[in-house]
Amino acid sequence: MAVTRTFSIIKPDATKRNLTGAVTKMLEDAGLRVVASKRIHMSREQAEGFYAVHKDRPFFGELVDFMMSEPVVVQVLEGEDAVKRNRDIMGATNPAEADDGTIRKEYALSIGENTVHGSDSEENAKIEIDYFFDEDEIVG
Ligand code: RTP
Ligand code: MG
Repeated sequence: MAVTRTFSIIKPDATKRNLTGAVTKMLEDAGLRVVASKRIHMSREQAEGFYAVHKDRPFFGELVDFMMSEPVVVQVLEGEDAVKRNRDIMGATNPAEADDGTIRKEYALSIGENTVHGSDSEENAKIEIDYFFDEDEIVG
């Protein structure tokens, strides 16, 4: 299996509860390596642009407000089959449906405040990495 990259966000509910390290440890224990990381406070424009795919969904306004509510940590993760590996350790979007041992089962508060984002395909991973990082910020 090839080493690939994915994009992760440690969301406001997690940074607010000082869980950046705890979440990162679960990612690392799952075989992912943090090859870029920065803490940012998203602007409305950044949050709306990032989640543009969801702009017609009923939760869009709530989602954008949430993502701007506190700082987040954006990360590039590297590992074998990184997109799937990350989605597996994240768990289901709704923590009530997340498997034991996943980040969302352990830490998510609700379907909205669900602790982490992870790219859902390699194509989207490339787009999302480019949205937040210059190539020279990524050190593999
Ligand atoms: P993400 O994009 O954040 O990794 O999460 P996901 O793929 O598991 O979920 P997605 O369907 O892409 O939804 C993006 C984020 O929107 C919020 N959401 N709220 N209130 C709701 O019904 C609802 N549904 C989704 C969540 O924060 C979700 O992660
Ligand atoms: Mg998604």
